[in-house]
Parts: sequence; structure tokens; C-alpha cells
Amino acid sequence: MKHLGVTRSALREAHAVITPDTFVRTALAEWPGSAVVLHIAPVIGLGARFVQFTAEMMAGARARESLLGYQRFVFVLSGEVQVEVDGESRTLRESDHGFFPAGVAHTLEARVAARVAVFEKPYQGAPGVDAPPVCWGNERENPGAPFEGDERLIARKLLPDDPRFDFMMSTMSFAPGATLPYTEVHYMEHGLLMLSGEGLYKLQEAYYPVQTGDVIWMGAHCPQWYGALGRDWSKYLLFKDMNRHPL
Ligand code: UGY
Ligand code: MN
Repeated sequence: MKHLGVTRSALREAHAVITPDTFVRTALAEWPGSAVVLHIAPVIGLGARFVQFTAEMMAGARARESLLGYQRFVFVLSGEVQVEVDGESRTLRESDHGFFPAGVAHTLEARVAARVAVFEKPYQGAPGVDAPPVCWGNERENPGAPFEGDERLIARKLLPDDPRFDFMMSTMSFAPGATLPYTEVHYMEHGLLMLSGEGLYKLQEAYYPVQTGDVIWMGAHCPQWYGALGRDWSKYLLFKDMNRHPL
């Protein structure tokens, strides 16, 4: 697939599929010593209101909070990361995740080489709504719930479902052959990372085979549907803006 410029990566006005053969490593001031693959940025297609990147941290690499004050969600894909925040110290391993509200100082230090999925967004406050707290969790310990009653499609919410948060992170796990119940169209955006398995994603009018490691951006109102293929469950990590009036 890498030869002659052939790739599954595709960019349209309201969606993108970005496959690992096309990843380009760059650097961010907050992540010295880490290679950063910045998958989704506001300049994509019709525009995104968040960023999604993968930080590839060498052992000993140290990162700090967003210098521009953005809130941040991190999900450890591999390795071990020591987090310091508010005088608390925690070791995050595979499938552990953490949320840091806007402006909260913290550090992330790779104890061994680590890969971390990161999502950042400017916080959108709302009158009378308190700021969200620091949160932790482990995706594998999260029991989740059937999505729209389908036992073969399990949704796990990785943040509290509460109006202090202006976005939700979740995983969606599909048994082979399970599908989203219908083609969704919604004003909220998604950033997606395929954590395991394979399937077929419908985005606008196109169908894409997708597999572990692929990233998808779905812009506002992008028609979207997924069906799982292969012999094993597939799972993706999903960002979605939530809880705020769009005007
Ligand atoms: O809830 C959602 O928006 C989710 N089901 N979308 C998706 O998986 N593309
Ligand atoms: Mn959706």
C-alpha cells in the first residue's frame, strides 16, 4: 500500500480517514523529547474545534500541560506514564486514562517508552455551571452498557456524564457483524482512534475499510455508520463535544 502513493487515507470536507502509513511526526513545545503525530487540527477540512494527537514518548520524556490553557484527556496505548497533578502522583498504564481541566498544571513522564492518545479542546464554560474536576479511570475496568439496547455493541463512558464537561470520551466495542443501529447525523464532531479489530466505516457517501491504528475525523453533521468485520470484537476510542448550546 505504501508504494506508488497508494493509501487508504482520505480527506473530504466533513471527514478524514488517516492511516498509519501516512503519519508524519512533528514536535510540540509541551512535549519535548516526544514525537507527536498531530492527527486532527482546526485546519482540517471544514474545520475542527479540538485537536487529537498521539505522543510517542521515549523513556524519560516529560510533558507538561497545554501552554495555551486547553483542557486535556490522555489515554495510554502502551508503556507507563507517571502523572503529577495537584500534589498527587499516579502511574498510568495501558488503558488507563486521565482528564485535566483547563489551566490545571500537571506533568506526564514516561517511565518506559510510551504511546499516549491525547485530545485537547478550549473549555467552553456555561453560566452557572462549575468547572470539571481532574478524573481518572481504566477502560478495561469500565463495565459499560449496551448501546441502544444491543448487547453486541458496548459503550463505555470514560468521563462523568455531567454538564460540567463540554466533551465526552468513550469507547465503542462491536462484536463481529454488529453495527451502529442507523446512520447518525449530528452537529457534534468526533475524533476516533481504532484501538482493535477492523470494520467498515461509512462517512458521508463513502465506505472505508478501517483497522487498528487508523484515525477518523468526523466533522459536524457528517453522516456516519460503522459495521464490524473480522473474527474478533473491534473497539474504538471516541471524542464527542457535548453539553453546550451550539450558538
Ligand atoms: O454516540 C455517538 O455519536 C456514536 N455512536 N457515534 C459513532 O460511533 N460514530
Ligand atoms: Mn456519532
